[in-house]
Amino acid sequence: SGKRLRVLVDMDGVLADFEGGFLKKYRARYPTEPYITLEDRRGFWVSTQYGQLRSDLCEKAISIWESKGFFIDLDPLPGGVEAVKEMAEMNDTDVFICTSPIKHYKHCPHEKYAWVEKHLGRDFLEQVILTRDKTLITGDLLIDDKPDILGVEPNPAWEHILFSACHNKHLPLSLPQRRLLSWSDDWRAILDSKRQ
Ligand code: DGP
Repeated sequence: SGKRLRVLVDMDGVLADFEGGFLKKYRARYPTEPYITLEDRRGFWVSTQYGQLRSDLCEKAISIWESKGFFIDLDPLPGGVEAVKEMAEMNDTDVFICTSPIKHYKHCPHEKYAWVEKHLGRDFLEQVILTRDKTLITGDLLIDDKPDILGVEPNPAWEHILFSACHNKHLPLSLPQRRLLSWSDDWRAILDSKRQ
């Protein structure tokens, strides 16, 4: 066999339930304000859609993920932790968690490491990459729910696999982009398709 396969896996919306965690805490903190059901979510940026609902709801949305405890309390998405652990055990395969911290850095970076330790174990902290620009990171695959992953590198090394989420499931797939519908979908076949 050829060289090792390097898989980059996003955290929010792929391993951790950012959208579900957001809606639950938003409704608890602002019980009388309107909200957007997960069924009605469109577009990657939550604050943009809340701002379109009513302009003051943009900052109310932001206040949720800037709060202490938001990121550590996120539930794992079904099958994600198990898939990443299985990937990491595969021959000739390196897995990294590649995630962009929010710019309000008081709690988020700490809680992202704490989440990985809690759900994947202390040894997995070696695999964490925090970056605001994922195009700089080399890998064969990037599994991520953000439809447009841009940065200073115009030709990233990885193939982006769009992980389905409430906000992107209605988007027409811009060919040749591939999707992973969930962790029940055939992620092993996607990895195998990139092996030498
Ligand atoms: P990533 O999933 O690694 O691309 O990181 C994006 C982060 O941004 C993730 O924590 C989700 C969060 N996010 C979602 N909607 C918004 C938004 O409207 N504004 C900001 N600042 N962050 C958002």
